[in-house]
Amino acid sequence: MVSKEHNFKPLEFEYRDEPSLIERSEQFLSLMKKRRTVRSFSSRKVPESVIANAIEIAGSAPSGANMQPWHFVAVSSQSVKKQIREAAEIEERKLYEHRASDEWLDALAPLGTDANKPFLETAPWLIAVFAQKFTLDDQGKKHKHYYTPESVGIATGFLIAALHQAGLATLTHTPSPMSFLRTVLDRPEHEKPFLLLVAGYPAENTTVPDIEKKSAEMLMSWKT
Ligand code: IYR
Repeated sequence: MVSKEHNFKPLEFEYRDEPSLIERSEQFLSLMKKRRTVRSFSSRKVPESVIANAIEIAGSAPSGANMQPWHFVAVSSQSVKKQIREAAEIEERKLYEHRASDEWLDALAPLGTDANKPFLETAPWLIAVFAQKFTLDDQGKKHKHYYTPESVGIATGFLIAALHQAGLATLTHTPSPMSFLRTVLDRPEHEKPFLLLVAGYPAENTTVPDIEKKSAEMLMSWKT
């Protein structure tokens, strides 16, 4: 039986005048343009509440049928970070030594990456993002999720933006394959590791690849 019960409540919304709209959009653009992925982190501590708030912001993302098909594991334990680093480096060594095509390695060359992942132990926080294909309720009944990869991708975007806005640096890391995260972090079978977000302060004198983002003209078109 399809339930037809809907509960609606008034929307909380702030209508802004045009100058304020424009100013806010410009300010956010300039803030987001300063975001860079970094690969060397300081071990300086970051309060748990900053990570918790960023994850709650991620959880406010829209999702297919509001199923919120995600789970986040925030890791600061030195021994768990070490296990993650060791498992990730095993996979990454295979990737860089023979799994990746020459074309892929050429595409990665400007980023200066390799199989060594010291940041997985140095950074104060690793946030593992898991995607749930379905949820199991208390009776063990499956509830299907919709648009899971899209939903988790949007939530992860919120997470990265939230951490950047708070004043932290991140690295979107995707050890390949990363099913080891499920074992190391005790997550159930039906959750698929989506990515590992490294978060903290950049190490002093961190440099980043001198690469450009597409300009607005290059990445969009108008039909007005
Ligand atoms: N997972 C590897 C390789 C890698 C792949 C892409 I696509 C990147 O943008 C960056 C790295 C690694 O983390 O080194």
